[in-house]
Amino acid sequence: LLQVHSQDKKIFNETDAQKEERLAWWVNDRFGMFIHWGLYSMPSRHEWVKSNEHITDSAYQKYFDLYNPDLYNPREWARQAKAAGMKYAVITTKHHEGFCLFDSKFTDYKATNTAAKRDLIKEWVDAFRAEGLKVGFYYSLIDWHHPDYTIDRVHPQRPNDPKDYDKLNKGRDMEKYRAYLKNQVKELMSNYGKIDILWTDFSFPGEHGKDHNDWNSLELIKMIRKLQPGIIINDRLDLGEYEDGGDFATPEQYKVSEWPTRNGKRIHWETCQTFSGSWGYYRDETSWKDNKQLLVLLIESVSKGGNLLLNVGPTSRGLFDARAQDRLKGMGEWMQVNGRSIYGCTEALAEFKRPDNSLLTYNPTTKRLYVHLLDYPLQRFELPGMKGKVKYAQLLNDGSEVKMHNTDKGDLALELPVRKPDVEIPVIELILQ
Ligand code: FHN
Repeated sequence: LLQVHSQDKKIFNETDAQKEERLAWWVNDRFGMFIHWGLYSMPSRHEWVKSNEHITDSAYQKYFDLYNPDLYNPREWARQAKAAGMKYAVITTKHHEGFCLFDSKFTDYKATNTAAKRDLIKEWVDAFRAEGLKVGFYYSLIDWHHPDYTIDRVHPQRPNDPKDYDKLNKGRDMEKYRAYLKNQVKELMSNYGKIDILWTDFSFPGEHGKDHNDWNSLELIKMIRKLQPGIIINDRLDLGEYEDGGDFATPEQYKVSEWPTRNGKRIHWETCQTFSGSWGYYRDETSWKDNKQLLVLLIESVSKGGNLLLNVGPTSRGLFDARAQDRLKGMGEWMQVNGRSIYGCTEALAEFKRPDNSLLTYNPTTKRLYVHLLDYPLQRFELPGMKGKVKYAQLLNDGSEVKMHNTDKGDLALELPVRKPDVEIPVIELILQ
């Protein structure tokens, strides 16, 4: 039977070349900061605490009444992001709890109505732009506070008895919610200057997304592009039937085994990851990744042609806690001398075979290959099949030459210092013939 591939429908008449131009900075920059901040930072037991613990609106109200991020200084956040080597950042303007960090005309459930009395997003955008980072907005399509949003199987007010859903949803009008959602996205795309990324979250098949046209996604994305022509949009509006329904895939919280594809074609992707398993500040969380694990996440993502969006969950008072600051500092120390193996890099050409216990990245513009040594070898390290292909090799951390010689097996043998260089993961830069 002839396999007929669906002709990918397109929403916009943007050419592939125009799309690559629009995404060029994002593909080059590779490394961004995700920020999950909201009322959930107060209970500090995960950003899903309201759903996980079935907390009612009235029981959750105390967090709104007492919310006061008195130590919030987004310029300090931006400085830490920049020092960590991050080139862009995405912040939750509203998460599933429905609380808005921005001064929306369409709700009273917002930071400007708390003791903060500030548009936290306006200050954030100004601060991150001032530090030279690109700015992105996360916006939750899900809203557990809005009276018209459907009560579903993850809603904090979900019933124990499935038979009660209809009764609970009586009077809830998703058409009104769609209007609210559109109005807020319009505010975000209109009131804060040029926005570089929109990170919507999330559709789940069978419940929320195109099945019930919950977000009116097609009309929404057309409005977004009209207001912000150069913006980059993730893939969570559930417009997967369109080739241009999202600019990048968003695998999260697990190792990305290989470059994601769509209809057999590789697509842009960014994995988002947490330090500790929780996106929101979680005081008692213990499973924090160490610096080496976080660096491997970054290097491995780039080695497979992707980006890393690494998340910080600030405290309710507006600080990155000590653990987060420690991890960001560790990333920054490594990036300061090894960033060249990340920025502008991608998957190594097929001809370069990856030796065990290493990760390769490649800069197609400078034609330099980077070997990341995950377990530092004793003195000698061989690159299979690389005989005669490299004209110079150096350790990136200190720019010191790495002597090399061809082997009679057709490989390239690198002579490494016995003492491991003073970086978490040493990187050898190979300047190719
Ligand atoms: O439910 C959210 C979760 O809280 C977090 O925001 C992540 C980030 O990608 N997105 C959803 C889970 O996929």
